[in-house]
Amino acid sequence: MKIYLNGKFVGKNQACVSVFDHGFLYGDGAFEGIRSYDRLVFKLKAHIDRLYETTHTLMIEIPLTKKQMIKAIVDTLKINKLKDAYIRVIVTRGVGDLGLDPQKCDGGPNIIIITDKITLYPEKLYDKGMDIITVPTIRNNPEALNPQLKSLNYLNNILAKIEANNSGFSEAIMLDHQGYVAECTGDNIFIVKDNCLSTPSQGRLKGITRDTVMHLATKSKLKVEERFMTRHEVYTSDECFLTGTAAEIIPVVKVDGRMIGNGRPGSVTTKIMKMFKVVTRKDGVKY
Ligand code: PXG
Repeated sequence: MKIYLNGKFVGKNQACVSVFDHGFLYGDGAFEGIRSYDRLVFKLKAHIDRLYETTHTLMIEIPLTKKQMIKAIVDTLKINKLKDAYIRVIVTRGVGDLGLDPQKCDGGPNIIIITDKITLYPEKLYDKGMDIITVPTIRNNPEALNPQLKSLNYLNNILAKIEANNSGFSEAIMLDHQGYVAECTGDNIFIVKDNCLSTPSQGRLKGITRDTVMHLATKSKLKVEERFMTRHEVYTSDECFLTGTAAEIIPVVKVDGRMIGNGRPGSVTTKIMKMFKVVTRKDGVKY
C-alpha cells in the first residue's frame, strides 16, 4: 500500500507524522471520506469543496489548489491500482508546541491521502435492515462545534458509538441540543411516511450521500422534506434508512425497540438503494 504524504508516496510503515502535530495533540484538522466505484470517484468535487470549507473556517491553508488535490487523489488511486476504494483525505494543522495556539504551527499542514477498502456493516444487514437505538450523548451544539465541520475531532460521535456498543447495538441516533433527531454517529437519517421522504434540517452534517438521495428521490417524483424530526415520527414512520459514504444506504427496521413499518426494508428504501447503485457507477471523476 502506498500512502500520499505531502507530495510523496510512502509505504504504510513510513507514513508517519510528528507527535507534535496538532492533529494528533488536539484533533486540530479536517478530513473527508470518499468512495470510488469502478474507477470513478463519486462526487469528488463536492467532497473537495466540503474539505476546503472546513479548512477555511479552521483557518488552515492547504498548500494545494483544488485541482492539485484532485490530481493527488487520482494519482494515489492509480498507484495503488484500486478499482473500488474508500479514500481518506486528512489535513492536519501541522507541527506546533504543546500549547493550543495554532499560530505556532507555522510549518504548514500535513496532507495525507490513504486509499483502501472498507465495509462498515455485514452484508446481511443491507438485506435485513438494522436495529438501532437513541443514545444519551447529544450532537454538538452548532454554536459550540458546528456539525458541518468535518474535523479530526470526532469524540462527540465516538462517545455516542461507545454508548451504542455498550448496549449491544452498532449504530445510534443522536438528538440535537433541543431534543430533535439530528443524525447517527457517522450517517444521516431518513424516514419515509406516506411516500414522502424526510430528513433532519439541523444539527447534522450536510452529507453528500444525503444530497444524492434527495436528488434521486426528487427525480423519481417523491416528495422530499428537510425539517425538524421527532423520535415519535421515526417510530411511526413507514420506512427508515441511513446514508453515508462509508455505509452507503442501509435500511433500519427497528428503533428503540419499536418496529418500523412491517419490520422489513421498505419499497422506497429498496428503490433508492438500487438507484444509488446505478448512479455511483456512472457518475464521477474517471481514473
Ligand atoms: N454524518 C456524520 C457525522 C458523518 O461523519 C455522514 C453524516 C455522512 O456524510 P457523507 O458525506 O459521507 O454522506 C458522515 C460521514 C464511520 C465514518 O466509520 C463515517 C463517516 C466518516 C468517517 C467515518 O462510520 N461519515
